[in-house]
Amino acid sequence: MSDPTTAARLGTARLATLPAAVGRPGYDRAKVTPGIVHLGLGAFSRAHLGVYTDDVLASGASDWGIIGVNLRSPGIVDALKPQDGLYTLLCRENGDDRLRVIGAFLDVMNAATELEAVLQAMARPEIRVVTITVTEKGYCHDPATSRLNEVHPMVTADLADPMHPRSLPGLIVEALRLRRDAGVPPFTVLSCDNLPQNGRITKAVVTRFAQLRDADLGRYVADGVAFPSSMVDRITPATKDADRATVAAGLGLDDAWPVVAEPFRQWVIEDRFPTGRPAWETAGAVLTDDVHPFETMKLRCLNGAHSTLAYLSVLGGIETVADAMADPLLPKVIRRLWDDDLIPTVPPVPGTDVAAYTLDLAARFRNPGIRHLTIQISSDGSQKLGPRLLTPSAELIAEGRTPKAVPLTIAAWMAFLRESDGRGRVWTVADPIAPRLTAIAHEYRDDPPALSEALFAVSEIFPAVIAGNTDFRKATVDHLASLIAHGVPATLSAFLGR
Ligand code: CS2
Repeated sequence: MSDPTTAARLGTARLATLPAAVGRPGYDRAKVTPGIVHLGLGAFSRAHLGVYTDDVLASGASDWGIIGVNLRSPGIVDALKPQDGLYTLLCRENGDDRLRVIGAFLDVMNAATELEAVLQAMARPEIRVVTITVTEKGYCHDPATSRLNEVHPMVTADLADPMHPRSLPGLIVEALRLRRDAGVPPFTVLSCDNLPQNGRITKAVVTRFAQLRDADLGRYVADGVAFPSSMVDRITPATKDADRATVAAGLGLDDAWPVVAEPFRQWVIEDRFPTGRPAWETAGAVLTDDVHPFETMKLRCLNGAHSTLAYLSVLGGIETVADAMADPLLPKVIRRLWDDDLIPTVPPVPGTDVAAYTLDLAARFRNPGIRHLTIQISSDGSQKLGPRLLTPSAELIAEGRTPKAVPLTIAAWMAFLRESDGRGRVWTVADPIAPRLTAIAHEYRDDPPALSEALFAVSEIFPAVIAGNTDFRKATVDHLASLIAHGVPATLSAFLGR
């Protein structure tokens, strides 16, 4: 086993030294030119977009390399730059580890420190697609309305100084302006984040930002830029040092920031790319004219179950999703969630049996090779609860039905905001509005009715149809009181016993 602290570093010159079992770019990277700028270099895009695109490049389409841009933290750029953009995908299932070095990212940049170079790259005519994974909060939208949050501090700062943008909408608009002024056709903007109708939300925030800059630019974006939607799926836990050690041992080389993922991957893309796109379908992506049923199924069934497991697990001291699936009660709770509250709200999905899809999800969640931390999934609840669980609940309520399991998740999230269980377990809430939410939770920590009332009043999260529904509120406050007084197992037993 090689020692990760002394081994040589992964890089172009060392590709030839990789052990035979390690996958590697099946093409000459020196001959590949960039066609995509990708914004947001987190693990997910490198385990998903990077892999699909690597497959396309291997099939001979050499004009679709990716320039990767991180918007804020420099760490990932610092890690990948000395590796010539190369990194390893560690694909894990039941002790079966497969390693593959991905070559699709030709260069990596940090927008905070190299803004001019990033804008120039985005303005290059050969860049025809800009892809995005910046997580829900990166869009600077109001989750309840899906519109640009015009008082978001980064938005107001970018409107005051639009040629030096820091926000996602500000950056895209400035790049589009540079292209317009140079007579270069606009790129297509492809969101790959877990937002419902992510293309529409992206179009709304980018167009509104452009309008606020100037009316002509607003019209140019509204009329001339395509924003297809896409549904993305691959479970990708944050990389841990143990994963780096596994990769170093397998490669005989150090990789500062490999990515870990499950074998499963899915990408359903709305096929609207006026200036061309990679043939991602050759890598298994589904190109369609309607992503909506797929994304509804995925956001609700996968992500909604994830959030439910996450809040109940953090409260109950369960560290990973796989451990949660080994609990005697939690899998039964998410089965109820799927059957009672979520599957009935999913429209027919072409070629897919939604009930069978949830059985497959349960198997994916059980994958013991994937240590997906429940605290990681607990982040940004203010952004995630709406699309995953509150919108389907609102749809059930509109049909005269009462959601059964979602109030339990909401109660768990409310108890989670207290940042301790009062019995010695503590954790930290990560959320763009954490200070506001945790202040409420600390003020009313031992008063479930007051706590839930104050949180239901946060209108960016709770639509009126939920906040004003007596049954939903009562169920939530009952579960919250039980979680606080009796803990998770007793509350779940009571819930399942009903
Ligand atoms: C998770 C997602 O962290 C979370 O909120 O639910 O990252 C999930 O793992 C992916 O969407 C799977 O495709």
